[in-house]
Amino acid sequence: MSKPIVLQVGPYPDWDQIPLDTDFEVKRLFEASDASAFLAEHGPNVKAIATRGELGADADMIEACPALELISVYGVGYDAVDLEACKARNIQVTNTPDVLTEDVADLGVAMMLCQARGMVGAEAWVRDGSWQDKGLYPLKRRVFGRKAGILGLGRIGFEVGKRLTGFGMDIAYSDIAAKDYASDWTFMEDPLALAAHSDFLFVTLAASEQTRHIVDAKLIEKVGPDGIIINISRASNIDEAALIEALETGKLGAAALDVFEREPALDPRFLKLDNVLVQPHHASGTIETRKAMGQLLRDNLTAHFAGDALLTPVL
Ligand code: 8YV
Repeated sequence: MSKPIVLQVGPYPDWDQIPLDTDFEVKRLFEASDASAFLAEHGPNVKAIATRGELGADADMIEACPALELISVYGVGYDAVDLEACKARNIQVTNTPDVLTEDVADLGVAMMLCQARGMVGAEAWVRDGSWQDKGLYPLKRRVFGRKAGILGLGRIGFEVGKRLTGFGMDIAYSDIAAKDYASDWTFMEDPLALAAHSDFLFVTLAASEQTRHIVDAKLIEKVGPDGIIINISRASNIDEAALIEALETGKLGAAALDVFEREPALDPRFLKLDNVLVQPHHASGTIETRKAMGQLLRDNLTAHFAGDALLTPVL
């Protein structure tokens, strides 16, 4: 029997690529010099798309694949998939929730510690000889016992909160409704009130049109000159221009960001600021988690073509 044809949008590690190539006939879009010509040639035969969270599948790609049945996303976020186009054609979509939750939360907390304690600057202080030449490194702010706000208490936000309890922090969160599993933490319906309360504001919302720029200039100013915003969700949740302006003028103390509007290209102004910690969209980037994500991506493809129930459908 011939293997189902799968359009692959971006590269995967070999431990995923090899089994994907074994089980499916894979057409690698990312290797094509002319993506439109590639889609015109192979699109009509494509039954499934294998993509990554940040790459998704846009309306043009979906339209180029008239026999498309499933989009399997390597990532929990599926905001880059055109869901309306999928609904209109009954195309199913799967993602990789749960398997990455702990690692994403770990990195968010690490970014908070790194920024609050000035670890990047401290490392440079040792390496460039400042410790010997200038003496003691400037004092930084503590994390222990201070106020944390979690904007979006889904799976990842909850794991961030659990870790923060270990630092004796005062934890509050904002979401569409209070969560019964977070009764020890303060629910604040209004994100602005949460921002005003927080020394550290974690942005852990699943991104959508509704959450676009939920962190705007007004909210950023509420976090304030002593506050730190940590974003491990999607860049679209923050008004990036307002964030840069607040970081440049000191209206916001600092930021720690794993995601950017035009990633992997960054607004060059970020790189001139020493109050921003930048990471290369790497919150799920451990060998363990990426292996589990790849397995789940393939398990959803396999289940679909075997006529079995999808493991982690979002549509
Ligand atoms: C990426 C992510 O998918 O889970 C998500 O939503 O954005 C990430 O895990 C990862 O960078 C792999 O491409």
